Amino acid sequence: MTLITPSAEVAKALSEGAPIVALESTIITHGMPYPQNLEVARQVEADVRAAGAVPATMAVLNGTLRAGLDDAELEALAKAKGVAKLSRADIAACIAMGGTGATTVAATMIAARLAGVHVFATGGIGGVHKGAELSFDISADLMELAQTPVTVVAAGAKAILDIPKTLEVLETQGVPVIAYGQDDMPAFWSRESGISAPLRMDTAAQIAASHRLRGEMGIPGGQLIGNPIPQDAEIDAATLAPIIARAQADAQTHGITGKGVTPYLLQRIFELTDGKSLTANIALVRNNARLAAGIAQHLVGHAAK
Ligand code: PSU
Ligand code: MN
Repeated sequence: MTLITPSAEVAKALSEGAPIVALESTIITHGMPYPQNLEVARQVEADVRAAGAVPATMAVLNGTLRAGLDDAELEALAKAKGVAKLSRADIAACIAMGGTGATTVAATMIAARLAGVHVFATGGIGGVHKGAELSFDISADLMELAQTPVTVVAAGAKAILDIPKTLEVLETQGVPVIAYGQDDMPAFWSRESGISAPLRMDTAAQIAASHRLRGEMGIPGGQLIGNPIPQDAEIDAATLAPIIARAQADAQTHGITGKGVTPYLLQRIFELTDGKSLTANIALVRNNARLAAGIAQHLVGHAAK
């Protein structure tokens, strides 16, 4: 049985050994409101193409795991209500039951591995939530990074998460956390978190080289790249802090738990910033798509040294 079905474009890129960048679909269904989610999904694919790689948006559609969606499929997903949010725990169950679902970072990494894609661009990863010592809310994304060999380009961990604890778990799990072009770990809407990243690299070639070397050395798992949001799109951390605290308090009041937490917080912060959080989110995802395309090119040896 074929475990993943590539689009014609992705199949061609795979057979030619062309650079490919995986993209997730939970950011479309649960991370951003319609219609911006659709515009961003299209824009990010265009950014990957403009940067010389082929985009492969992952999703489960009617029981089939797909790598690369056509425009009508992207639109249907962006408009759909109540689409399942799939992580490691439920991706196989969704396929087995013939369902439709969007892939989180963890599930997109699994899909990428199955398709033979090594690089993945997203906005932010899931991590250790604030108050995790009571809620035990730690995203499966972290454990996926420890076992699935995909380099994930994100803008760091969102301030809705406990960044020091997220970094501790990644260290325990043996995941390289690499800030791109700076020493500080980026914090999603802000370029700096005030915490030094464990590693720093300044070129896509270095990131590709360490990805390849880990594979050759038999070290399982991927790499997390923290790519800082472009300067002109940054939102000041001090402006966001009370908004995040409010969103968190609202989540508690409404008894939001499990996989509902992250989508709830993202939506609430969008409302409380009058949409400014989304504008920043879009700029950083596009920036990550471009860097991921560069890494993908180095991985397949297409880029100049
Ligand atoms: N963080 C964001 N935007 C997102 C997500 C996280 O800034 O869209 C999504 C990603 O799909 C990520 C998932 O994998 O949320 C994490 O969910 P959880 O915390 O339930 O593991
Ligand atoms: Mn969670």
